[in-house]
Order: sequence, then structure tokens, then C-alpha cells
Amino acid sequence: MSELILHHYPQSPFAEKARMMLGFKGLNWRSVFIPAVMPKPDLVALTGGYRRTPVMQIGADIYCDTAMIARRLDQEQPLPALYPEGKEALAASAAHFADQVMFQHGVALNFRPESVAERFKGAPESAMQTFLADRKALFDGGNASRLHPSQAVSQWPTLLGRLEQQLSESGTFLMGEEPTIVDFSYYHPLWFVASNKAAASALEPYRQVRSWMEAVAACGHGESTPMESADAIEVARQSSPAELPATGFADPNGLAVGQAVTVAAVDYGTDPVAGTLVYQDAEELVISREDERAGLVHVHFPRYGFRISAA
Ligand SMILES: N[C@@H](CCC(=O)N[C@@H](CS)C(=O)NCC(=O)O)C(=O)O
Repeated sequence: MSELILHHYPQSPFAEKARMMLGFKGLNWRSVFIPAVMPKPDLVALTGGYRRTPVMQIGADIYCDTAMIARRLDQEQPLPALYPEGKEALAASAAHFADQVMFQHGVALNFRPESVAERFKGAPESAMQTFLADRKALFDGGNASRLHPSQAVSQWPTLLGRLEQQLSESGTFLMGEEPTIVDFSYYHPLWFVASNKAAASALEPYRQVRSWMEAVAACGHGESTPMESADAIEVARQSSPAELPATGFADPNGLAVGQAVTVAAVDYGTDPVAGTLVYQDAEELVISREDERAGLVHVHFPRYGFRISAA
């Protein structure tokens, strides 16, 4: 079996979500560091244009977005489940809310001038300017807008107060006695806030939330060993994409397997990936593309949150 390869960088909250999910499953993985800002030529050789962090690779199969990565990890190792049986809709909805809304709040707190200054302490001014310009451009063409820090600060007690209330009256984790995708999705924006000295005091009033964060953190990251990005491309080049199951799924817009398409996130980081649609169901879109360096790869996206168009 091919190794699990995670393309990520240490400070990324969504990468932390993926690392925690790998730890929850007790998996071994290879760790490829990618740049935090564009250009990302080695990542894009695998994805065909998708630039967000993280991306998971298994041989010549490339998984974009942590919602897709979570589903692939549940296939890899069904138990303990990230999307628990009988709670599929609630788990996916709460995780989505946290990935969007909690994340926007965490980012807004981390993008206040004092937090940005803390993050780039000791780095040249140009590194901070490059980062800020990259993140501004990330939102071009998407339907998401950035939350103003004063709005984030205003709503923070609502979001954190609800969490505190629930955790003081229910089990250790958000859906019961075991962690699920919901815990990892709520955790990563708070981890982002906690990891910045200038922002971390926002967590101080919430004792239950802090002890829940410790319980989630105890899942760890699993065992990882470093890998160079060029070696990951070589792994893809020497592998064939996994066989795809038959599906009778009919796309409501009439797009069919075999058709040339583009797939792009709708919220931000909307760079389109072009290829041939080779699989689709209610949760997943897979396109096949040929890359000069990586060879034939299958790129997997969640259907929800991505726009698929005829090329
Ligand atoms: N819905 C995506 C969101 C990923 C995301 O927003 N990642 C941030 C980093 S935490 C990102 O891509 N930032 C720009 C970049 O790394 O190039 C997921 O679940 O993976």
C-alpha cells in the first residue's frame, strides 16, 4: 500500500486539523512542507492548481480539502470514525460551521495588527507584506469575505460561551465520549488563537474549552517522517491512481463521467483545476489529469463547496 503523504506547513490551522485526524486514527504518514504563500510549484504539479493547505496524497491520488481528507481517512481506517454512524448529517454540518465560522473568527483575531506583529516578530518586514498580500489575493473571485476583527471580537463570547456551556454539561467531546470530525474542526481555529501570544488571552475566560482542547490535543499527530516535495512528485509519477468504484450517480446539472471539466472552490482560493471527470457521487468529485512531472493523477474534491463546470 502507498504511504499517506501530507503536504502542509506547521502554522496552518487546517493542516493542524489534518495532523490531528491522522493522530486520532493512529496512522503513520510522510510529511512534506509546502510554502505558506504562492508560488507552490511542487504542490500544484500534484493538484493541477488547487493551492490551499493541506493536501493529502496516496500514490497518484491527491485529496484536496480536509472534509475530503477526513472521508478518505475513514475509508483507510473506519474505526474510530470521524463521521460517526447515525450522526452523519449533524457531524458534517457542525464541522462545516466550525471550518467556516470559527475559522473566520480565529483568523480575524490573528490578523489584528498586534497579532500579525507577534507572528512576524524577528522576520523581515517584506515577509509580513508578502504574506498579507497573498492572503488578500486568496479571496479574489470567491464568495467569502473576511470578517472584520471588531465583529469577530463582538461575536467571540457568543461562540465560545456556547461551547463552554455545552462542555460543562455534556461529555468530554462535542458529540459524546469519543472525538469526531466536529472536535477537530472546532479545535483548529482555537489552536490558531492559542498559538499566538498576542491573541491567546481570548481563551482565558473559558476553562471548559481549555480542558477540552487539552483532551483533543492528546490525540497527537501520529508518527510522521519528513519527505522532500520532489520525492512526493516521484511517488505520484511511479504510481497509478486507485481503481474507482462504479457509481450510478447522475449529476443534477448533467455533467457526466468522461467529460472535460474544471473544479474550483467557491469560497476562497478559487484557482480552477482542469481535467476529465472520472468519478462523482453525492460527496466526491474526482478528475483525472496528466502532469508533466507527476504523470497521471486523480484529484479528489468534496462536491459540497466546489463548483464543477464543463470545460
Ligand atoms: N476548506 C479547506 C480550507 C483550507 C484553508 O483555508 N487553508 C488555509 C491555511 S489554514 C489556506 O489554504 N491558506 C492559504 C495557503 O495556505 O496557501 C479545507 O478544509 O482544507
